Amino acid sequence: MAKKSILVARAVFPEVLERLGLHFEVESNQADVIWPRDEFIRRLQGKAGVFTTGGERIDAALVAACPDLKICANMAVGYNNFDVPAMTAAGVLATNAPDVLTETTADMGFTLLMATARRVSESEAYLRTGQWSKWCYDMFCGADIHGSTLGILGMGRIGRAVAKRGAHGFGMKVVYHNRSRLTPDLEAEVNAKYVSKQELFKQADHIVLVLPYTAENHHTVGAAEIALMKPTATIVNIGRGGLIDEDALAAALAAGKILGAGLDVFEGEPKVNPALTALKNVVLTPHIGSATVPTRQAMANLAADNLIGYLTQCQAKTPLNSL
Ligand code: 8YV
Repeated sequence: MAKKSILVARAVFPEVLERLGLHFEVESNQADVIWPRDEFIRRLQGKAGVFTTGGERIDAALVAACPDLKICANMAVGYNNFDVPAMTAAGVLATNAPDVLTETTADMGFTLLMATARRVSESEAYLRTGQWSKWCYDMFCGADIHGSTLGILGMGRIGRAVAKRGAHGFGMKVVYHNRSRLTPDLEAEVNAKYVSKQELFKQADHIVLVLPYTAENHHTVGAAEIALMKPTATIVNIGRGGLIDEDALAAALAAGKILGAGLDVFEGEPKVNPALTALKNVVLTPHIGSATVPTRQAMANLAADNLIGYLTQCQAKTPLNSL
């Protein structure tokens, strides 16, 4: 039987391409060119599956223009690039890559929390630019992490992994807010207390955003929420850039209304709001939350498993819709 054809939209580990090549005719993009949408659609003609990485928008217009497409496998847990109802209506399976990145991404949340609270980027820039001439009693004094209150907005798998690090590793009191409250067992496991969103912003010393990005929670953190924060508090975003109103955040940081922010994701990424890059009290990283070699390999292999499983045996490991 002739092999089905698939498209791999971005560069990926060569061994994953090799695996896919055992099952499919593979058109790949190892040059990692960002294809304009019309070119992406043109390359999808005749393809039964596509391996995406979170940046490729799959919507009603795209699925209508690609009648052979049966599955889109995202190498990301977030799938705000997928219009899942439109895909379901067109009979296209959507899959994401959950679980395999949970601990690595939680590590990154904590990395940004600590770097922000202890002013690591700012003090390193000071040293590198030759400004360090003497010790001073209040030089780069930041906020304590141990024993402080950690506020987590979005208590899914990654949120709970961040909570465990805070509660068990740093003796933090953990408060959280989520669309739905955790079961008592899960709350006990992560030692976290459910509070309203307002209370979270008031009580927390360090806030971490880990919720999925949807139309409903666009700018869920804006001027009103930031105004509730303590002047010594920090906020970290490892979810999606659109969760925060970046202009409001930059204004609060510039005015010293909060201590700092740690951001791995940005609304217009890879472009970053110049109001943020102009500030010292913000730690900025280029969407590297899941970026360790074993985790990225596991994510890529899970996306490949989904393509292989679905197109050869009608079985995907981590489907987002049922057809
Ligand atoms: C991905 C992410 O690396 O999984 C996600 O949702 O944000 C990252 O881990 C990124 O989306 C590219 O696929």
